[in-house]
Parts: sequence; structure tokens; C-alpha cells
Amino acid sequence: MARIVNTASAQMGPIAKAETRKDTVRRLIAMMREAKGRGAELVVFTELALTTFFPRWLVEDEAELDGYYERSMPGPETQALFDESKKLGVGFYLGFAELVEEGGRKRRFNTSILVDRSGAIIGKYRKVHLPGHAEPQPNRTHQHLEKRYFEPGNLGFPVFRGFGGVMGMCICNDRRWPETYRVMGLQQVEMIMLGYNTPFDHTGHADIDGLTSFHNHLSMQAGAYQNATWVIGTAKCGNEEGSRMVGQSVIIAPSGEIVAQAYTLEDEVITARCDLDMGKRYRETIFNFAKHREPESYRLIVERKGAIPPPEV
Ligand code: ING
Repeated sequence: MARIVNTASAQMGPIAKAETRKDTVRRLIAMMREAKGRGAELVVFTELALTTFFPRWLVEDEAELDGYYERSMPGPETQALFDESKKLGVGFYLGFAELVEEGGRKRRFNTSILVDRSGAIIGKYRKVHLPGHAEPQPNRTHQHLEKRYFEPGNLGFPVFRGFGGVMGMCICNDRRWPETYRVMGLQQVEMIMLGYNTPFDHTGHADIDGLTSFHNHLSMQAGAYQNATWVIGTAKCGNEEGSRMVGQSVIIAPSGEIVAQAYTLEDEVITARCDLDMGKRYRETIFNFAKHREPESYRLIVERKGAIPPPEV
């Protein structure tokens, strides 16, 4: 019997700095209801879905900075989203800034959770690959200070049983790194969910930044195909406080094919009928890891010290 997960990606248009949690949660609930109306049982929201992308600014006042983080999840302002999830029987992925007190100090992570159809949290992930800088850079209209505002994730790349399969999560820049997908692929992941906030001017190199849209899909399609998994990528997009960010949220099959894509830079729900068994034929043939991977050879190369000299001929 096919294991179908009717999935939605709920792309978000810009979140203004002045928008409150009440405003953003209301937008998320509206999209969850639209997704339900279109048959979805799982909705993938975006990275840092509750606030504007604040790492674009240097925020020196700690109280102001703390205002962008969640100290509890659900918290008083996000409980309504969990209540709606339970009422509609729709699970969700949600990205947010996490602030925890551990060992007597504040720890800050760029975090996502996976919530099942009863509104219970069944998985948590903390972003490993933090792009940009810890210090403000000269000659930039917008900064990218994730290394200042977050620690690298300390949970690894776990997978979680849910929605009838093996589910995984990552966040934004993680999608550019093959290790992200492979660590979950080695755990037989069948669906990877992620959100992203991707400005068009990240590197300042016009030739590279001109390929932002291409590299966005390239990263996710490659990850899906090479690990025989579904990948759902949900954007926060449009002109947010003067920063132009890519949209093009997608639902990608284990074949690497895009089966649904957003076409606006606003709040937009896209949906697809995801057969979790589709990856199986890739894992039994081309990407049969047990038959075709050669970990001993990789280990040999990795363990060589310094630059890897050409093999002795
Ligand atoms: N944003 C961007 C991302 O990885 C970036 C940073 C943009 C990197 C463009 C490279 C090219 O999509 C976040 N938040 O990681």
C-alpha cells in the first residue's frame, strides 16, 4: 500500500520589522487552513518564520536582540498555531530563533521543529551551517550576522519517525552542503523539510549572486536525487526591509524533479501528493548504499594528512 503524505509548502512574503508575533502567527494559521482545504496533512513553514530576518542588522542592545527569540515553544504567542494544528489534524515544520538558558548562560540557535497531526512536537533540529559573519562587514547595505547571533547546531542531523515514514529537517544554508543530506540519507530518510531566507546579494560577487536562484534549486535537487529523498524547500521571500530575497519554494521528488513550485514573492501555498515509497527504487538500484558506496576508500582519502597528493602511478 503506497505511503502517501499530502504535503504543503507555505511560502512567506516579507515580514516587516514592525510585525508582531500575533501578525505572523495569523499569517501562518491562514496558510495552514488553505493547505488543509487542499488536502494537506503536513505544512512546511520557513526559516525564522515568526520575525523579520534580523541577522541583516547589527543589533547591539541585548534586550532588543532577545526580542527576536522564542524562550519556549509553544509559547504564549505561538500556542494558537499548535491549537490549529490539533484542530485541523495538520502537522508542520516551523523555523524560529531559539533562546535557552543552559549551564548558567544564554545559548542561541537557529532552530526548527517537526509537529505531528495531534499538535505534538516529534522532532527538533538546530542549524549547523551558519553563513555570513560574526562582525559587521564594510560596504554592505545589509549584513549577514548569523555567526554573531547563533551557535552552530549541537543536535547533529537526526531523523524522526512520523507521517508514516522517516522524516528529516535542515535549515537554509545547510541545503548547500552535501553532508547535510548524506548524514540523513545514511539514516534512510524519506523526506527532508527546510526553510530558507536567501538574499540576492549575499556574496557581493555579481556573477555568483546572479546565480542565486539557480544555486537554490540545484542544491536541493541534487540532495534529493543523490539520497533518494523528497525535499521540501520553503522560502521567506520578496523585498523584506530593503533586502531582496529569492522565492521559488519547491517540492522535489526523490528523482530530483520539481513537482510543485511557487511563482509569487508573497504568502503562497503549494501542495503535492508525496509517495514515500518513490525513493525505494532509487535506493534499490542506483543509490544502493550497501552495494555501491566504498566507505573504506573514502576513509583512506580523508585520513591522508595535508593536501591529497595524486596517486602514485
Ligand atoms: N541564507 C543564505 C543561504 O544559504 C546565502 C545565505 C545566500 C549563501 C546566497 C550563499 C548564497 O541560502 C541563510 N539564512 O542561510
